[in-house]
Amino acid sequence: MDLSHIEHIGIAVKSIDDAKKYYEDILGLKCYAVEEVKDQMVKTAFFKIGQTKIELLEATSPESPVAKFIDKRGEGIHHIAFAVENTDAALAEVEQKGIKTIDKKARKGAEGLNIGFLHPKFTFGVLTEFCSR
Ligand code: CMX
Repeated sequence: MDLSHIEHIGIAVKSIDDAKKYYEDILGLKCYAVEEVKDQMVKTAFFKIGQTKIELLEATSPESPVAKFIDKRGEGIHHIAFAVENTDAALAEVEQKGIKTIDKKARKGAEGLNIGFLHPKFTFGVLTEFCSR
């Protein structure tokens, strides 16, 4: 496995506009991008801390995984994303080691990254994402 760093931490929120105030006004971070990812049914807002980002996630549909997550568990940490050299290769490698992946192949996520998820039931309850450029 070639994980280089934590690329981002995804945080499910009901409202990006509300949550953004905490990250900007209290923590002093700067939101540098807001982007809708239609495929994932989410709006995202990004903040950078060193090499790592915080990704706020707001559902754009009741069918969104983020809407379902908030209904069940409330707002909070939704996933952790590791930077890898090649998402397809990383997904194939963990699957070959018996970890169930949600995605067989990378798809396009926010910022044009190639993303793929591992199932939280196989990763000790943490929804895990691989992403690469
Ligand atoms: N973290 C940890 N566990 C989670 C979870 C999460 N984010 N989301 C769901 N689960 C758990 C549920 O609590 C549930 O556990 P129990 O069976 O113990 O109750 C189990 O996984 C099944 O969950 P579910 O509510 O029935 O939801 P689904 O099966 O419909 O989907 C999942 C769960 C993870 C497969 C789905 O959310 C998914 O495919 N996620 C990947 C895509 C995604 O999350 N996109 C949004 C972010 C996109 C981005 O960052 O750009």
